[in-house]
Amino acid sequence: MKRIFSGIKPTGHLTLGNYLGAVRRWAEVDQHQADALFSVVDLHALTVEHDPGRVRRLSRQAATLLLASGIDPGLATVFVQSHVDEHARLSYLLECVATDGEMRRMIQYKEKSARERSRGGSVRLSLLTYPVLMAADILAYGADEVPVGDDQTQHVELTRDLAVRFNQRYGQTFVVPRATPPEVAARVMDLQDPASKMGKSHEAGAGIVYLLDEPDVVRKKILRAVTDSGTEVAYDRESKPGVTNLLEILAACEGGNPEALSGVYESYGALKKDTAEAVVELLRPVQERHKELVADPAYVEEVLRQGAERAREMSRPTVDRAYRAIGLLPPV
Ligand code: AQP
Repeated sequence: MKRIFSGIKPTGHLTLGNYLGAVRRWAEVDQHQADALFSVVDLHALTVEHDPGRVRRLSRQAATLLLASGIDPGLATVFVQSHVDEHARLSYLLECVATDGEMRRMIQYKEKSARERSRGGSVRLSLLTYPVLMAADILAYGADEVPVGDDQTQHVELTRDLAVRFNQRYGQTFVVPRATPPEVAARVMDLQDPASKMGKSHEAGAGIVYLLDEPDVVRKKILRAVTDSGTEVAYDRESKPGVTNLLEILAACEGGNPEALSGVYESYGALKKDTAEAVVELLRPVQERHKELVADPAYVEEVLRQGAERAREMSRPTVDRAYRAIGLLPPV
């Protein structure tokens, strides 16, 4: 059976982008087809300025939302990254095969370091090395596939490069994984700025739909989405980025094809109205289940405790093998 690993960073409230690009597929497809691990990757949330209490709250909320989205701890391993030491242990070894040039070429590093500087902050070293920790997250489990949105495919490419390099230098140790982005909604864009990705750590605004937004808030945000000049509903990322984003969202909700859908609509208004209702219906069961789980925090904690135990057992042999392969003396 193939193995799958993917994670979510508690840097903000989960968005419709996180759900359509990743989490929904983890629940509906991946956990049924593979030995799957899903992690709240909290160490990654420390790479930018953060409030410790908020990271803790968001980590608990993200774990609860994974379960509310239908991830079944009887099928998949759900855990918090910092509960499993193997991630940090392996990350250091991978830093010894990665180069600083590779790190500086990462698009997310360029974007996020520019954002930190523009806010007058300094750039943490961990923001530069974060893709190496992400590679460790994946390689520690011997994952074959990494279901992620479009924005993470460059990091998975780096993970592949590091795995191949390590294997060539020190002997076969790691499985070389591949990214598997979804066919539709691999990059959901901000409703107010369709040139930018809908991002959970961006300043909260009318362009971001959060998984826990009330139905009326969802409707308002989608009905006020920025559309493009002209009146024709057409699927074209270049000339119609706003409309194309809505078509992608609607197609992802309904399981259709965004280009085919464009022929169905004669006005932006009708498209927005149907998209809003489709998103409200999509989120309804997740929000209901989330409410139930919030009332039962002991259950969520027990899932995370058992998940961490399983994840430790699964990752330790590979990480120990990597320690020996690279030249470290085994403990006596
Ligand atoms: N807008 C998006 N469209 C489609 N997929 C998306 N993902 C994120 N944003 C979109 C996918 O969600 C999964 C979890 O993301 P992450 O927690 O690793 O964070 P990220 O990729 O860095 O993006 P975010 O959510 O916008 O966080 P910040 O603002 O902190 O960078 C991933 O599979 C991701 O591809």
